[in-house]
Amino acid sequence: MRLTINLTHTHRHTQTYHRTKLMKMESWVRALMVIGFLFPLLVQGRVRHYKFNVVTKNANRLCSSKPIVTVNGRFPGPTLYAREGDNVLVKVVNHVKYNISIHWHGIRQLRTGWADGPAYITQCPIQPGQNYVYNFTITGQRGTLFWHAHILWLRATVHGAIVILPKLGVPYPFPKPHMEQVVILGEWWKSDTETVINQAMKSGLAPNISDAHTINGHPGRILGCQTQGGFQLSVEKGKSYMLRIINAALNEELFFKIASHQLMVADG
Ligand SMILES: [Cu+2]
Repeated sequence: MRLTINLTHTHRHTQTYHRTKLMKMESWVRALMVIGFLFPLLVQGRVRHYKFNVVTKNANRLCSSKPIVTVNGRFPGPTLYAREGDNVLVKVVNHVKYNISIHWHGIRQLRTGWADGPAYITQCPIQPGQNYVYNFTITGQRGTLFWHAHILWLRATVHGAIVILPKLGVPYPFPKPHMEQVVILGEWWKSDTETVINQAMKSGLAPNISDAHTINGHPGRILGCQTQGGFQLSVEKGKSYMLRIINAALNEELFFKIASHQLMVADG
């Protein structure tokens, strides 16, 4: 609230009147400030802190193993949760040999363009051994987005979900589902993904197609190969489930359905 004090009045009565009015407003402002200090969550969003350690991890898929670049050793990476209006701070620490940057895909960077993430466009990439704190506020949007590396082909394994919940006390604009689940669709190459893209760049041809599609990091069952057996979600008959579906594949359009079930788009 901005208070404008008008000093041009000369009439004594008017001055007193304005002074009392001003004092009343001041007490209101003071009361609002006290509420703001006591209940910051009501007045504005929370500050959410995340730490993303970019590290190499050995991963075993399709009967073969290879080192992959990950966030916090996980594939897919951690889900970033926030509410609309929250301020998000993500400290990204680069422990790998590649330069890295993270794009917050779909987040409207209002007056925080430098936190968007594309390397060499809005920032220099984070060099090995270095770190960078992304700082942005989520304004006027909610739902499911995702984050991913935005340099080289590191997004093949460096990606994860962004779940933006409505403001505290605001319900979803549809009946509350029994449960919700992030479903990240991806691609898996048996060979090193940087080698795949480097070969493509050298030859001018399309990159080799992936060896498998993945759901939350799991390829399906393969004959003669002991794998984890795909992603599984236990459900109860008659209940509704919200799937937050993300296509994190690099080169392919993917189509998603569940046999003998109906899908509805929960469009807010
Ligand atoms: Cu992106």
